[in-house]
Amino acid sequence: MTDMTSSMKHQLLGLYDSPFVRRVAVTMQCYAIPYEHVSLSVFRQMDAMRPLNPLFKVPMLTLPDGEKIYESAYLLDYLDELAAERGMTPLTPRSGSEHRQVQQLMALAMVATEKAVAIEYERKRPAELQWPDWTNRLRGQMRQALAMLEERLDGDFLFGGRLTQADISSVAGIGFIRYVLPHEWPSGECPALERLAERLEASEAFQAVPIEE
Ligand SMILES: N[C@@H](CCC(=O)N[C@@H](CS)C(=O)NCC(=O)O)C(=O)O
Repeated sequence: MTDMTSSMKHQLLGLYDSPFVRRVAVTMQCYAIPYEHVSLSVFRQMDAMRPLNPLFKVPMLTLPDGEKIYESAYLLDYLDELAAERGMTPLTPRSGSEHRQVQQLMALAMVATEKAVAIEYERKRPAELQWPDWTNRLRGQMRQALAMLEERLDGDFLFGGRLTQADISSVAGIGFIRYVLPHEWPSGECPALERLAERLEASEAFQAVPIEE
């Protein structure tokens, strides 16, 4: 078990404009796990990032003992385990049908998020190399995932009448779309998700990790 009183802190690498980094950061806020935030861009600060993370992929979490872990889903799994050890209710139920259901909502949130990020990467390519049909496909997938989440949102939260990782991951993805790609947000088509995002973005955990640093 990790000693949460250790003077060595966790270290989270990556900017909060990454929805993958931000969902991990919000989770650490919810669990009150102190961390050092190393806010380096995978694109603009490669020289500074290279010695820390030559994969240039974020988020990366360095544990107090120096172990490094990659891939936001695995980071969240680690944080849930820590939370459970500390007697807190994990944001993703640890087993059974509840576990699967929250994970599947997270999967929808990640499809919407990954497709939005892919649209942004396509936009970064030189104009003559951009492929409109590909962007249309990505947009269709992103909107489909958002519509499926919207359909599942009946009440204040996506699952079980309480805050879960499904809500955090969805709102992190929505925040990215609305901040980086505002023209891509299907305005008026997802009113329940918009209400969820407004409420969570106003919460302490989200406010502590603003997209714009
Ligand atoms: N599946 C990964 C996705 C992470 C990801 O794509 N991060 C972006 C920043 S938003 C990144 O590192 N991009 C640089 C690259 O892919 O080269 C996760 O959930 O951790």
